[in-house]
Amino acid sequence: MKKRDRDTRNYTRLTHPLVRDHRNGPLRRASWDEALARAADGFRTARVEHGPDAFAMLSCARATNEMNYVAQKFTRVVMGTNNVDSCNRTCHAPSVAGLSAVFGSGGGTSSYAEVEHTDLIVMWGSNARFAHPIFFQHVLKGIRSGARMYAVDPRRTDTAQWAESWLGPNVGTDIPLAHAVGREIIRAGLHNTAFIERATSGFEDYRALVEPWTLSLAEKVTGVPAAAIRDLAHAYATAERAQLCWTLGITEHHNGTDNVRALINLALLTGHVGRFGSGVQPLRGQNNVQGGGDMGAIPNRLPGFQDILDDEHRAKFERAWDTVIPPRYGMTLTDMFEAMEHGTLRAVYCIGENPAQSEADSEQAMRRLQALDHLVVQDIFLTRTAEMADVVLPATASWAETDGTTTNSERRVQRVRAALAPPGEAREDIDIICEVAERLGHDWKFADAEAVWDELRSLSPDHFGMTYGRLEEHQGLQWPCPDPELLPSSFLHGRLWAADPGERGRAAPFGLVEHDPPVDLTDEEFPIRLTTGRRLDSYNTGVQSGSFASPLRRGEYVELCPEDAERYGVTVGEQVRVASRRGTVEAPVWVDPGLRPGLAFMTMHFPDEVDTNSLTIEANCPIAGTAEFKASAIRIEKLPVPAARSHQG
Ligand SMILES: Nc1nc2c(c(=O)[nH]1)N[C@H]1C(S)=C(S)[C@@H](COP(=O)(O)OP(=O)(O)OC[C@H]3O[C@@H](n4cnc5c(=O)[nH]c(N)nc54)[C@H](O)[C@@H]3O)O[C@H]1N2
Ligand SMILES: Nc1nc2c(c(=O)[nH]1)N[C@H]1C(S)=C(S)[C@@H](COP(=O)(O)OP(=O)(O)OC[C@H]3O[C@@H](n4cnc5c(=O)[nH]c(N)nc54)[C@H](O)[C@@H]3O)O[C@H]1N2
Ligand SMILES: [Mo]
Repeated sequence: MKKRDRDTRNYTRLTHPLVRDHRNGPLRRASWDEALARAADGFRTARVEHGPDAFAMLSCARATNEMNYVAQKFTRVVMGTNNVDSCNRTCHAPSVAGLSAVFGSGGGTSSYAEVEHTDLIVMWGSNARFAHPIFFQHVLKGIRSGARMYAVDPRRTDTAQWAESWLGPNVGTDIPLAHAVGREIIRAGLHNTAFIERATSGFEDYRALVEPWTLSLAEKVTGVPAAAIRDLAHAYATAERAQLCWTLGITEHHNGTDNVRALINLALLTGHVGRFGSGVQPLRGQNNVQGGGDMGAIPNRLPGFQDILDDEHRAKFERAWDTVIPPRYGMTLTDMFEAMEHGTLRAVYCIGENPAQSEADSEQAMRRLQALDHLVVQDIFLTRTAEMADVVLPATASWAETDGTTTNSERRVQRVRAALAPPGEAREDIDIICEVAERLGHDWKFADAEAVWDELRSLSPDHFGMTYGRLEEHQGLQWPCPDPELLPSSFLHGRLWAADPGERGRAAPFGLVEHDPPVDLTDEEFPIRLTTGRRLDSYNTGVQSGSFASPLRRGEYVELCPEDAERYGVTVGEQVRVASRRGTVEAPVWVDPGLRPGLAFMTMHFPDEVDTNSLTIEANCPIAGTAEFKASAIRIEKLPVPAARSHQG
């Protein structure tokens, strides 16, 4: 493993542009004019010499809808490619793919308020107490009003501690678990035959698929006691209303989309979707990762989730933008990193993402970024990715310094407003993109964020009814909101319950998905299953939360259960070596009784000290492109001289 050149870093805001004179030279301060010209020149060269698809955009899931709209427009109109994506790929792309395949739309189906008015909440592979604390407040209100909660997570998390029942499956065994729940519901005659017949397709094939998954076989494969699986099946099927919520424990697997389909099957089986209080809900990761996708900052959809392969949709945008849109899907984030490896991707415009530290197998990711001809990073901090860039453009933060809108997991579009002046010479993301576009021959004049929003509204029927005025008046509105007079419904797919088959539309298909264990196998050499995730006190790659001065900061640990700590002869705070088939890190030990023998946990929050992603495997879901961050095989090695750390606790 390459040792980092410093132990930790103190992130301070970027206040002026930086450029590099030689590929391996240092970054130096530059004027905006020089930096913008350099940024544009590199993109032009890539396009002229290697064609439009030699360019890719990473768009920021923290920034506004308006910024994401302009970023994808830049990609499609100025650069002539659909290569635009974001960190949606590393988290909920399987949710979007799974939901779209079943319901034709990738959004979660319910509203936050509905968990307060439901009878059963299943948190599946989600540690919402830590990762979605605001949503979790609604969950707690639901529990206080009598809702029962079940948690399904290999770790007994803080979320699980609020649950009536905790099911702890082995990592990567959610399909057998879900299939056993489905089989038990059918066996007990608790499935909703009327709903299945009216609104779904493929039930008989599903019944045959789950038939082998008896409670006892599922217990053997998942490690969850048969009685607990049976209990979940009966509770879910007999609840009047039920919310099935999931997050990365389901999606960050090499078969993430299949996992999502296995859960949606349960909602189809019981009719727990398309009604108030009943739904399927992926809790999205970033404040605006839902909106980024809705705005078309994904390689397969135009703004308003309109398919690029649809000739009519394309023609509408081509007319509005006076351009030609390639009639094919662009590269996902995953494809982009492969294309870097093959040298077909040459120039990247990275806005508010830190892939050098967030991609699986980070040593490989950094090597690939390093090999680009031209990397432009637009961020609010000098990230590890920015340190590798040819041009660094300082932006304003999306919240507190920028006007616009964002969209949360319940599809609610809300206004954000600039309350603070940006530091130094930092400029708004949209202005910077427009300046680069201008240097490439496209003169877009947006008077303000509202002008961008109104352009989007004119092209996206789902957003047409949401003017800034109405968003203000109603404190946010949920899409779809096509009518400027009517208020939108709080949940999706009510049509599935329509009496008239014509109104019901296409039937929702059961997903015929099979169990497929994690790619990185545990064996004698790497006997421990490592799963990675989050803690309440930190945020993602730590750029926005990892400052040394922050009182939030706790540092990284490798967390083991008490039995394993004893087996390896290690104690809390002791520095150990953690090795996978890809890399090695050193980290202090933490002991968590919520873990079980053979299972370890680390976060992604402190990559400058402990680069967890040098351990993870780049095994991707073939449908969604999401990597299996949740399942690596590791071993723990005791170090000769244990060194205590100064900031434990
Ligand atoms: N405090 C804080 N909040 C955040 C973030 C943050 O960094 N810090 N990041 C945001 C982002 S980008 C996202 S995407 C969300 C993520 O939110 P979550 O998905 O809730 O967070 P994670 O901790 O990554 O993973 C959730 C759980 O999956 C479990 N898990 C692992 N493997 C499996 C498995 O095979 N099956 C099942 N059933 N469960 C499994 C883990 O034990 C973990 O408790 O959080 C968002 N909110
Ligand atoms: N091991 C492991 N790795 C993981 C995961 C895991 O569970 N385990 N989870 C994955 C997931 S779900 C995600 S979402 C990714 C996250 O991966 P990234 O998105 O790459 O990581 P962040 O740390 O969230 O980086 C966000 C960047 O946006 C910048 N930023 C914030 N606001 C603005 C703004 O308004 N404008 C601009 N221009 N920049 C801004 C911040 O300064 C920061 O550099 O990590 C993935 N990696
Ligand atoms: Mo995420």
